[in-house]
Amino acid sequence: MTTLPFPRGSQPRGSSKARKAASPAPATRLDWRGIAYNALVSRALDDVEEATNRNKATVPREHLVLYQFSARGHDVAQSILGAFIDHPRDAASAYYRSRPLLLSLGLTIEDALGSPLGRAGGFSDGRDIGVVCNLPNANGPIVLPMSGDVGSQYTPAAGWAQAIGYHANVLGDPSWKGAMSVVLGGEGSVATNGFWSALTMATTLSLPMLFYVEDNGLGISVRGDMQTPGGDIARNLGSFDNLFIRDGDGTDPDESARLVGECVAHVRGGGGPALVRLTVPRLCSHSGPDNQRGYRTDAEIAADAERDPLPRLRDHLVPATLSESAWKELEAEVARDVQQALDAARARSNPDPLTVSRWLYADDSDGSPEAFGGLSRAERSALGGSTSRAETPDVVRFAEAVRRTLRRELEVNPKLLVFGEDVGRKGGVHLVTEGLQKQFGEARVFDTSLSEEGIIGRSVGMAIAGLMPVAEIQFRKYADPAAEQLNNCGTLRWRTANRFAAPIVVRMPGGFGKDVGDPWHSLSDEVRFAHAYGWQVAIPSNAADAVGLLRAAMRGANPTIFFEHRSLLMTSDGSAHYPGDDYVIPFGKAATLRAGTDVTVVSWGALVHRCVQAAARFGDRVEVIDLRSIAPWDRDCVLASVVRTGRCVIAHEDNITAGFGAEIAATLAKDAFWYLDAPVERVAVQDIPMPYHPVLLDAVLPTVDSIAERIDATLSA
Ligand SMILES: Cc1ncc(C[n+]2csc(CCOP(=O)(O)OP(=O)(O)O)c2C)c(N)n1
Repeated sequence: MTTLPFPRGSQPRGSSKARKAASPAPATRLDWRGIAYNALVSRALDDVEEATNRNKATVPREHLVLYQFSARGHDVAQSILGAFIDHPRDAASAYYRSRPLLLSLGLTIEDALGSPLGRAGGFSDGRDIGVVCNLPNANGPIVLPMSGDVGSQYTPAAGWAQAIGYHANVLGDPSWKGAMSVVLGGEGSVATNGFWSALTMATTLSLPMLFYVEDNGLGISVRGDMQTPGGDIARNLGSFDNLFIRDGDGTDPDESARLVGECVAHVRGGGGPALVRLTVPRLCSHSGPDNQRGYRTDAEIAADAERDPLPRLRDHLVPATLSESAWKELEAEVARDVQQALDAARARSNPDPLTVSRWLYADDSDGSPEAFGGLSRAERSALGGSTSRAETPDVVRFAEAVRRTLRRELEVNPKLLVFGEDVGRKGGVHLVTEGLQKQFGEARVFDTSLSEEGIIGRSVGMAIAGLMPVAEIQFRKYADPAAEQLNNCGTLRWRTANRFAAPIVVRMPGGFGKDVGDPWHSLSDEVRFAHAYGWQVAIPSNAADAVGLLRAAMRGANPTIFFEHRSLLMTSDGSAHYPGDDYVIPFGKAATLRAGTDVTVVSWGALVHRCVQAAARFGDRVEVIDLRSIAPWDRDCVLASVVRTGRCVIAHEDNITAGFGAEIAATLAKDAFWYLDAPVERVAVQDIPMPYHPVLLDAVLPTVDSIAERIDATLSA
């Protein structure tokens, strides 16, 4: 046990401001027996899985853990960290080597064994690999749904941290006071975008967030000095403003407890974020299939083995805290508990293939338990909504309609927040959120740092904390850096088998502008989101539909992409009578804008208006359907129409190859085949990026003329 105030290598780091804010080490009276129990259980689980996997040839597939990751060497420090995560509103965001932490926060040993075996129940009902875990808990710390992508754990943790302040200070809920968000990552993860994005949010917003970096010097095989110069992220962040830093030996129980304790005291005391780096050995291969040959010498492996923290923990506790016999009893208890849990896990049934498509979307139909995250059913039903349009005289532009809808929802739902780049002070580069920050304050309508991954990851963390985040991505193309978080948000309910959900709304202007385009600001590529799992995708063509769909999204239980077409925001095309403050349109309900007898034209977004103009050239022969949302899309409406007309032209702005029109055409080819009198036609952009000059833009985009030509050709086919 060290008696130095700061053992070598663990001096406090950070700006002078951070140092001044440092709280004294807490006089922690940790439950060391509990910590030891947890670390021993984790080790025993690693033993069981590694031994089984070594016998691959003889063990049946159903007893193998295909993605096996041991926490050997990381286990003691993580168990110590777990002892500090004890506030009912704390959340941890973790990664595949975090099982010791999960166990210390309440993961049962049976689940810890059953889920890696893919058995029914547990934390994913056989859907996700066992190391990608989650832990809901109504009255205690939770573990946010983990992901397989290294670095993706960081920004949702920042969202939870921001939600802590919102619940405590804006909503006035004292139960959130003193809570913190903890994120765990290896030293490899400090090179990821997610790490830097979360660090920016935490330090600029002074969030109650603890970064826990467990540095084993290897990311699979890559050395730590490839992830950050010199291999020490704590030292490199020494000049970072507003970050309290501790750095030390994660194999020394006393030192680990003290450093983690200092950071936790700092964060809980309102000092802002902290980062602790603990060096630990990796006493195993990276994962089951990795044999370490080729990148680690025997001498290096042996040197790491010398640093095993478990014997050090034993020496630390025996006999000062536990007698020899008490330690032996503890080991026997662990062996008994693990064996019992293993028997129970193996006795679990396999997951039911008939349920595998469940939980891509919320399902309130059969009274299933509510997922952790999003507004509760009671909150959603209290907000209600009406599918009848109010007869208001005012004609509003699309941008004004969105603004009014956001304003109304900010008024009626105190859990709703609106944010994005330039959304606050300026009111958005498209001015859609103009004036909202003045009216509702900076806590509810705010600017974010320039990181789309941060905007979406933060939204996910906030939604899990029960808020309704409405994020703006400045232009569709700039959602690209957030692709990982968007994908993980969409699968979150499914992969946790409805234990968690993150309903967020992502507003996204895109498409060609009025007489202007370019490859960056004019992308639509909406099909990408229709292809993603779990998302609703709205592409309204006018202000009234925008109100109804946006409100449905903000009062709903599923994540939604809401396209705001640039060419509609301020033009008469996009304008409509304001349909009222409670108007909602259910997703997947198309609008038939024009009845016709001989051909059905299907479109969405801005091209709807060109289709209506083109259709007018053919009297009452052309029916025009505005899909309004492409996920889900109204198959019934389109099929019923095409069965009647026998012909179909689909017009869209996205590329023709694998655009959403291809999906509609395929559906018609199968389900309306016997009713078709002509080939299904598509009018779309011929796989060319949006050009800048209006002459080029006109050449690329479907026009009224080109749509009319195709209608004509289809009619005479
Ligand atoms: C975004 C992403 N890129 C690559 C991988 C593959 N991969 C899995 S673990 C890993 C190394 C991570 O190392 P580190 O963060 O230090 O954690 P450790 O395994 O050492 O605990 C890599 C490259 C991944 N899962 N996600």
